[in-house]
This record gives sequence, structure tokens and C-alpha cells, in this order.
Amino acid sequence: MIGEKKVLFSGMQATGNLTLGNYLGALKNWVTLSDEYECFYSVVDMHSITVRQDPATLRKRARALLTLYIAAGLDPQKNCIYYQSHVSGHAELAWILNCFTYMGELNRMTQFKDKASKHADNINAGLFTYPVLMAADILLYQADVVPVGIDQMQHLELTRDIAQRFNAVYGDVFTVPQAYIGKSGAKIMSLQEPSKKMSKSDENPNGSIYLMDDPDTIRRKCKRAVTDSLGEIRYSEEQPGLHNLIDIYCACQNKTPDEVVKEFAGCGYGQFKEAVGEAVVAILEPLQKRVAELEKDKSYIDGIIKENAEKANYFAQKTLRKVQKKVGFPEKIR
Ligand code: ATP
Ligand code: LTN
Repeated sequence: MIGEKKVLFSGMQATGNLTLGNYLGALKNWVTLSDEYECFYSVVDMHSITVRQDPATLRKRARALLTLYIAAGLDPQKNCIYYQSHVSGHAELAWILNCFTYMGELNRMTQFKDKASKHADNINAGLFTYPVLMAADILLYQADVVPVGIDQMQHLELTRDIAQRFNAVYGDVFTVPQAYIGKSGAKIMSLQEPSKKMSKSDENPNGSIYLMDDPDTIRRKCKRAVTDSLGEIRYSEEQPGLHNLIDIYCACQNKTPDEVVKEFAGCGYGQFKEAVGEAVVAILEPLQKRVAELEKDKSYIDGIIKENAEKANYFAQKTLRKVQKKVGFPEKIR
């Protein structure tokens, strides 16, 4: 707890161009939750270097992501929006937690297996211990809730195990966090292969709607989305392409699948796809405008980066000092 409020932590990597999946599955929920909780939203640039990055591109993308958090509606006065690399406590706690995590646990992580097969020439130790750094992110702020997509559940379970293991030895040091999976947009699928999740690392650009796509591109991608030959608007697992388009429409319009099926009963797929395109444009166009405006105000963003890093550091140090003492590090002479 910070004051009266429970604590929320989440983060996103600044790798690749963000997709509608990232927005509907993560960012949009963050904004909804930001009143209720004391929130820490990090741009997790330390996680990004587990895969080789071009330094200039990483720096640019990290700033763009931080700006996007604000443009999406997270008030930087109320929410702590900061770069992970600006708070050294993340790395320091990660080291300690590494000593409370088993190789066998990390070996089971499906994201590691996935990324190791994709980057076979660079299976570095950071990629392997990635979930420990993620646990450190969360536990450092004593977070109660962590909004993530379903794909991150395994990492969150590990975080809970590490926290409980540590607490069992040293007493109640860490809050054991809960995952928060949003109701709508939990998993947006590729427009071209609806069995795969929409992903920023997809090779087929038509499968993903990027947050910075212009309106005509968005409309075209929706129009070309893969559907089926049944020709009836239903919300059914047998029609995965349509199912996904209904999910997208629902998330953009805050509607339920039932409402949408009724609204479009008797319509052709073409007409529905057009409506989906317009619903997505209605969400992304204003977002893009806000990003462009914020990007013009360099000193405003710089101020936020500085102030929020200080705020994050303050809370991080509180936990870190406690943990260091518990494990037996000698006290600093001040
Ligand atoms: P990549 O595919 O390149 O590994 P990603 O698009 O999955 O990346 P992440 O940085 O891993 O992006 O995810 C950021 C957040 O967005 C996470 O909380 C994740 O669960 C969520 N997310 C990503 N893709 C989707 C999607 N298609 N549908 C819903 N949520 C998503
Ligand atoms: N692994 C996450 C990003 C991430 C995160 C976190 C999410 C890093 N640290 C802490 C929630 C809480 C991802 O790839 N989406």
C-alpha cells in the first residue's frame, strides 16, 4: 500500500513497433486502472537488451514508448512513468532474487524456449534470467496487482513463487502480487493468421495494425482480414477470423460480443470489416495526434523523465534496503 491505495506495476518493452494488440491488451487497461491504484508504469529497456539492439534505435523507441504511455491517457503526475534503467534498484534486487530462483524453474519458461529458438546465435544468460528481472520489477514496488496479457502469466506465477520462497525464509518482506487480465482485448490475433497472436515481431505487416499506421492503412488491413466462407456474423470459435474482428470491435467500442452480433445481424462481412476499420481509426487517430503534440514539447517530457525516476527510486530504495538487511549485507556507513 502507498497511502490508501494498493500498488500496481506493469511494463512494456520498447522493441518493435507497438500493435493494436499491445494497446487493447495492455495500455488501454492500464488507463482504466490508473485511478484506483498507485501505479508504476515502466519502459523496461533493461529487458530489451536480452536481444541485440541498435543503441540509437532503442533510445528512440524507449522515448516514443514513454510518450505513448502519456498520450494513451496515463497522467504522469499521478502515475509513475519511467525508464527501468534509471532506477538501479531493479538490477540490484534482480541479483539477489537470482539467488532464490532455480535453474529448473527458468528452464520451463515458454518465452525463453521461444526466444532461444528465434535467437539461436545469442542465447545469453540475460535471456535466461529475464523472468527474474521481471520479478524484481514487480517486487521492488511491493505491487499488489500486475496487469499483463495471458502470455505473461507464467512469469507472474514465477514471481509469486520467488516472493513466497523469500518470505518463508525472512518473514513478510514482499507483497505477493496478483495478475490482472483485462476482460476485453486479452488476446488480439493476427488479421492474416487468426490462430497466432498479433505481434510486433510478425514478419507479415498485414497481420498487425501498428499504432502509428495511417487511417487508410488501417482500413485496408481490416478489409483484407482473413475470415471464412460461412457468411454469417456469429461469435464462434469455428470462425476465428471473425471472432477476432468482433473482439477488436468490442474493445474499441466498449461493447459485448452479443451486442455486436445483434448490431450486425444480416450484414455482409465487407460491411462489418468496414465498421471495424472505422472503430480502430476512431481510437488510433486521436492517439497519434496526442503523440505528435507531446513530441513537440521536449522539456515537458524531460521533466517527467527526471521527476518520475526520482519518485521510483525513492520507493525502490525502501524495499531494497530492507532486502539487503535481511540477506545479511553489512550496513552502509553514512
Ligand atoms: P513480441 O511479439 O515482439 O514478443 P509483443 O507484441 O508480445 O512482443 P510485449 O512487449 O511482449 O509485446 O507485450 C507488451 C504487453 O502487450 C504485454 O502485457 C502483452 O501481454 C500485451 N500484448 C502483446 N500482444 C498482445 C495481443 N496480441 N493481444 C493482447 N495483448 C497483447
Ligand atoms: N515481460 C513483459 C514486460 C515486463 C513486465 C514487467 C510486465 C517486464 N517487466 C513487470 C509486467 C510487470 C513483456 O514482455 N510483456
